[in-house]
Amino acid sequence: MRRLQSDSALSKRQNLTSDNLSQMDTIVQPNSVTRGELKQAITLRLLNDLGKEPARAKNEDWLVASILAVRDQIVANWTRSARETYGEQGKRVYYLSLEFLIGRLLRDTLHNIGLLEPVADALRELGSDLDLVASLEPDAALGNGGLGRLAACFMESMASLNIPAHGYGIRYRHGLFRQEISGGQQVEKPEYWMEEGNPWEIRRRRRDFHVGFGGSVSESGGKTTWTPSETLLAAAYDVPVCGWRGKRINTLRLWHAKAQTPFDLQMFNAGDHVGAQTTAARADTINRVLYPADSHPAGHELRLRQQYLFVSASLQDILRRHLTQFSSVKNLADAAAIQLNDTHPAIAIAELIRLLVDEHGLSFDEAFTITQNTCSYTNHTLLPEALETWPVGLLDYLLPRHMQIVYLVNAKVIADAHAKKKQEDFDFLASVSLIDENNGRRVRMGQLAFVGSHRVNGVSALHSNLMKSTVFKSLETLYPGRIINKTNGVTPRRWMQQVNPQLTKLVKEAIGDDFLDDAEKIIGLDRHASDPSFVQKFAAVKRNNKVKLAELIKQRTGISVDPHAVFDVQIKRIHEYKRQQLAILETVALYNAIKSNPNGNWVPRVKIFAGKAAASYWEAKGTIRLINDVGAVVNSDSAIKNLLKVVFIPNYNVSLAEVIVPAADISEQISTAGMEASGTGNMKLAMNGALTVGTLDGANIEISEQVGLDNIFIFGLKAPEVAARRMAGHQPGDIIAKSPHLKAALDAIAAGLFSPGDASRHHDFVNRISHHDYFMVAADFAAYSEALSKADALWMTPNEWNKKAIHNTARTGWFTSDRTIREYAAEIWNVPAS
Ligand code: 26Q
Repeated sequence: MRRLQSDSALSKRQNLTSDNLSQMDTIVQPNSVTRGELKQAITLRLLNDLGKEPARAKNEDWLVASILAVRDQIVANWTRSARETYGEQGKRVYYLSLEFLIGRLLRDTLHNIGLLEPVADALRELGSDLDLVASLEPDAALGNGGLGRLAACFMESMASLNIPAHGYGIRYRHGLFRQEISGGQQVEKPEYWMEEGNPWEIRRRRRDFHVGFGGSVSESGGKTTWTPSETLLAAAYDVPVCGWRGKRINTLRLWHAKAQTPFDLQMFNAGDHVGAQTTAARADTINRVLYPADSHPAGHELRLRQQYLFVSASLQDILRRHLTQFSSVKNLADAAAIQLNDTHPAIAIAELIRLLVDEHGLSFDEAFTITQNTCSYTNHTLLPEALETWPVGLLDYLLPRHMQIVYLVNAKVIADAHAKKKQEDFDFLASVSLIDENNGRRVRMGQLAFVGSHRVNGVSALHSNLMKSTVFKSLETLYPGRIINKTNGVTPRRWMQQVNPQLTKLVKEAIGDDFLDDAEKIIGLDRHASDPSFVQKFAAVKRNNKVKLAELIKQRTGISVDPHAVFDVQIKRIHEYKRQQLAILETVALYNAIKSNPNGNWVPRVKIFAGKAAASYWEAKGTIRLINDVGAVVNSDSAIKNLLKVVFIPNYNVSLAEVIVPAADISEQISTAGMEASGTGNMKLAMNGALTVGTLDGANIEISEQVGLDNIFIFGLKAPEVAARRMAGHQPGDIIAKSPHLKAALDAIAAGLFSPGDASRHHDFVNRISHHDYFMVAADFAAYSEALSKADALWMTPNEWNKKAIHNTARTGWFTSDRTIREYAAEIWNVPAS
């Protein structure tokens, strides 16, 4: 055993019996560890694992040694969390997700177990520096955006609420690509986050499972047998997820695909040195990369192989664990709740039925009922192009048994539909069918997840309602009440306490520290919004955060920005529906306006953009280039006297968000109404005192309800108006003709003002908005400009601005993911949460 805990802590631990397990909370709190012990622990790891003496250690070495030492501190609690669940026979939650955008873990873990200061002190005394060391940790970018980050926040909240939960995903070698900007354009570079290994993970050798692909299915004596043509191994790697105050430590189990035999010796001996490794190389493609599209699902076989490998291994692991505690799989739904994060793991419905029928001898009907009672599904998008479907032919070839099961499930759905409708209604039948017959026969994964689940949820009130009235309208008729809403949340530990330590300290001074354990208590801050001395301190914190962001901007882009200006930020994936185009058009209009009256009473503004575009999404990449082109002209135009700056910060990721979020004055949440399922950046920014300029879309609606319409700038078409306008045939030309500022902005871009020598560069952009304008940019332009003008006017009275900012911080406690998870626990999983 490693000498990483104090001797007294160790001996206390060894004396434990099952009777006093409940007292362990107080006994093994890692924060009882002293600075001296931590120093010793870190140095030991440095010596033993890295072979380095402190005097020779580089910051990278201190990082690994610190992570290993911290991991050692939590291992006892980690295994205890698992053991207690076994003992209590508690129900477990399984969160299946192809993405976990966890970011850096060192600071997060230290914060949650109360060791931030002791480790900082220990490292300082060892001649190192925690801030520096922590900043070297690579971002685990195992996700594209909102959906992946939500999974990470949920994992943290489940641990904080003492819910026994396991996350299951893939151990991608390359996370989301690194974005570089070259000549104003996005260039994708591979992300090597695991190049030096991942000190957080623990390889679990006894948790490997076989996963088959292809082959054929045979029937004999009423038993169905699938004989795959290829079998891979899924190897388990565990990462700890620490709850707040180290209450509970859950596991994120990431699968790594391997060949059964890494090397074909016979082939090698026969002289085929390359061929000898092809099976291993083929297996390894599954681990290689996270699919970087968040809205245009790539229908690649590799993606399906990724989905199935992780789903099958996870379900086998779940059943294995179940059978170590219970004698039968029949009570699975009493002991396990499986949450499907979007349709990406939807094949789990067919796989669980397969395992229960083929491996555990249940009837199809029994298996279906158990599956439905165990599984639930979260939908994250209504965009038609993002709804996942797989060609029947591909599924039949790669997973022939699952295709059979999909047909069996479909027969049930069609029978239910017949029973529901007195008369034949072919349109209704076609709309509930798991098979889309119109596009070359494809399996609809959303419908599969829906019918195989007892609950289906959307992620904001509007989104859940739209699910009922659009994509899942027929299924809602057939299975009424199954769709419910669970508005998203974010963990305040990371997105407020850690990213904004000064604000956290200030809030503590004002209202005590109850809000650290119950985020909604931050409402107590509301009454300080009119206290001039508090307002001043609040403003000073924001200013400091802006100074830090300004330094980062200077360092990464070379652009100088003034922290006194309004920091107006739009940070998120680049997508037409999120309407970065609207923001940049308004910026061009503002530039024109300032230029024509440079001595006007302007509010200095810094437009800050960050985000990645899917590699093949040309329109989104065009927007990035336009933003950079506009920036190049605006930022070097002395005639506008620094009244406007346009900054695109490259390589948006969790760590960058952690610097931008606490420094924002304005949060741009300007999606076309009805298109953003929820948004979660909107919550993070509001919590940190940014004022939202937003449409009535996704969770913006709930934010406006919480903070009050006086404390948010809502503008633009509402979802039903967008739908009506599209139906009626939206004519952007008419609007542009009547809007001189919009027209001038479009004309300037079309004339090549921002792309000198290459006037046609942004013609497609201008044409899309001028002629088709699916995303209603022209339609919302005037309202958006007006909303920003109102924000400018408010900025002129700083006290009023800060008062509203404080109301935002005080009134957004509801968006803690603890609240969201409590709702899932009560209404979907039926598990207790503390
Ligand atoms: C699917 C198939 C093949 C390849 C890629 C994909 C894929 C990958 C990622 C499809 C979608 C995604 C990610 C979607 C996503 O992030 N959605 C966001 O989820 C957030 C959390 O609920 C919401 O707040 C956002 O509104 C929603 O856009």
